[in-house]
Amino acid sequence: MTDSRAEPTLFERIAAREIPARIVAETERVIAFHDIAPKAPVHVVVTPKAGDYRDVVELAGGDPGLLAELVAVAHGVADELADGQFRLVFNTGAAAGQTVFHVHAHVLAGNSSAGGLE
Ligand code: DGP
Repeated sequence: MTDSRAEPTLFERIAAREIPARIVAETERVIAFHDIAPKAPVHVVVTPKAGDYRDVVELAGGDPGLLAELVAVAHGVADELADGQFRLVFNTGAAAGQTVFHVHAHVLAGNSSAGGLE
């Protein structure tokens, strides 16, 4: 759990509909929307609505049930938009490419090298 922040994160603002996004799935605690800069034919960000955890390591330690819910939503998105097969990427730390410090998964699908990692 991170400290209480004065400012909502970017993804909290998307979940609150303060910033528009192409939302594709939503549960009580999780939201999924198309990435603004897609790196694969299907590129969807799946994230908790609340910005309590900065990255997947914090989330796994603090609320593993929420992590499982996030994975379930990612699977649902891949079933809906692709063929149910997908890459799930959690950039963790700035040096690994994380730019938004509100835990989120990238669902990448639509071709065999979705996300360009190979
Ligand atoms: P990361 O680099 O792993 O922290 O991923 C952050 C992702 O968030 C990046 O792929 C681009 C996406 N993103 C940033 N700002 C916005 C936005 O305003 N709307 C949407 N839909 N996606 C955004």
